[in-house]
Amino acid sequence: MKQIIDLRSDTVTRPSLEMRRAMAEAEVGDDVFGDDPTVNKLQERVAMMLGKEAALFVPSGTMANTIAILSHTQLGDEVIVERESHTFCYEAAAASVFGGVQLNTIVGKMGILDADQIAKEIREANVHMPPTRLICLENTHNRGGGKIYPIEKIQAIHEMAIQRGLKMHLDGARLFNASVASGISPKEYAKYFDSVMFCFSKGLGAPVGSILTGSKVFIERAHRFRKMLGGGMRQVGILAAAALFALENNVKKLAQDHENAKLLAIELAKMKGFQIDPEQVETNIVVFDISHSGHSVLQVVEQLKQRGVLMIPFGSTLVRAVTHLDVSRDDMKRAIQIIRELFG
Ligand code: TLP
Repeated sequence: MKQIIDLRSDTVTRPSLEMRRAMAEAEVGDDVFGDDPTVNKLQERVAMMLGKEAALFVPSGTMANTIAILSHTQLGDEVIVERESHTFCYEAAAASVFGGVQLNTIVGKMGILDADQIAKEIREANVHMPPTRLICLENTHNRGGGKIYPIEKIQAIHEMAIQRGLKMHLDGARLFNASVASGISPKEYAKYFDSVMFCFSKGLGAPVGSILTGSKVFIERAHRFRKMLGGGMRQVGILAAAALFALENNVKKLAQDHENAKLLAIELAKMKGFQIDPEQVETNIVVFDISHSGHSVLQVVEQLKQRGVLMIPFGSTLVRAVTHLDVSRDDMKRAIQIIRELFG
């Protein structure tokens, strides 16, 4: 059977045998009653790890971001996000539908915004305007090609947010990728935000689950919104055990994913039809432009698929490949060889 090299996303990883064992052995209870010891352990551990008072385990990254926005805002508020952010592009307008907020989108440079850009968008108190309440940043930035948010930029935005009385939320779906690549701890990143979420179900290799952290009061509010959105789960320690296993065992493996992504980017850059600057590939996401290849995005993706390499269209001329736990160095080399044969 042809072996598939699946680079569509780091969400495609399957739980390893050891992870499944940890899941099977997890102590569980009814988490809606607060009785699941494994969930409680995970929440306490993550809160401590990020230097926050409390944490809440949730089914998905999308729900974590939506709950965060709902918990920080009121109906009719405005939330500042980057134009290519996951929250704006890929969350089915959840913040607007469930939270009744307006998203104000600002175009960043590979997903990164400057404090000045944001400051200009903050509304003055005026009955005509929605009050600006919250700034959401994304680290690493998915559509920015896995770009790491420079810590100085976060610090400057944080200072400005405090002066202007705004809250900050971090979509840290891939916070550990940022941390492993930059050497800056998750706690240091988290310090500048009122709330931070990250996902276990991406590069960390767990099958399901994300977590939201913040102050005790914030997490109490978040808890109610999780219930409202149908995210109250019962014997969910089985999933929390996978998340704990991922934190223990898979964080350090992210560095290999970054090396594989870099190798792919370097090789893609050598191919005439593809454009990518390997210097810009900082973590596990590789976005490249195919406009000079003589093919459409769909054709490129389809031809790769025929040869067992899966990637996804990421715009009219862009294709995305994401490296992860289930792609070895050899797989990466094999994928590169196939790309070379097709398009080199
Ligand atoms: N991203 C997925 C797709 O939805 C695009 C992917 O394959 O990259 N924040 C960021 C930055 C994300 O990349 C994602 C998922 C989420 C939030 C949402 O997480 P889930 O899929 O758990 O709802």
